[in-house]
Amino acid sequence: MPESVAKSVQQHEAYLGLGANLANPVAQLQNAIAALRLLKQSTLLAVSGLYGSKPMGPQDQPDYVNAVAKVSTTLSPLALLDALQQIEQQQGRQRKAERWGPRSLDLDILLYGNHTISNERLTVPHYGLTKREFVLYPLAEIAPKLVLPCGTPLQTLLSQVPLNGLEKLSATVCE
Ligand code: ROI
Repeated sequence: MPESVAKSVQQHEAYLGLGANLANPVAQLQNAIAALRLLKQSTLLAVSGLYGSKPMGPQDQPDYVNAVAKVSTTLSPLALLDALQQIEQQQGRQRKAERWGPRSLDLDILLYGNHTISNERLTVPHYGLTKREFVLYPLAEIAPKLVLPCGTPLQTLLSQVPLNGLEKLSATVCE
């Protein structure tokens, strides 16, 4: 088939948020990152360090460990969401009724290229992205020059959101 008519498969760069505060959160994130390296139709391009963060929402729960990863993928947004939920399940996540309660692993699509997506399963950019220090600072570590689909530079958001006790942990993720 001539190249001009070959079916092109579109690559999208997606940023993923990782969070955990139960069942050895550091190991949860390290295992999740190992699973992301094996994600079908995708390449893991970058991972931030691991950050300790104060719980947003109910305070009577353990501190969180958070990180952000960047993948290049040909999965559609919903296929990517399915794959992330499968990783959450494999790592023993129990979905509870309590909103904003503790969790063994949370994987969110923060950004999917420059797309905005809104349906009953998925909102992208992630609704908490612009206000959460545990998303913005790890994101800035791997994409300091990022501009959101709405046109706002990440650095502008960072200047508006205090660290709130966020600290980079000495634990690392494997190469
Ligand atoms: N708080 C922090 N610090 N980190 C999270 O990943 C996180 N995730 C959540 C809620 C419960 C909103 N709080 C969080 O889903």
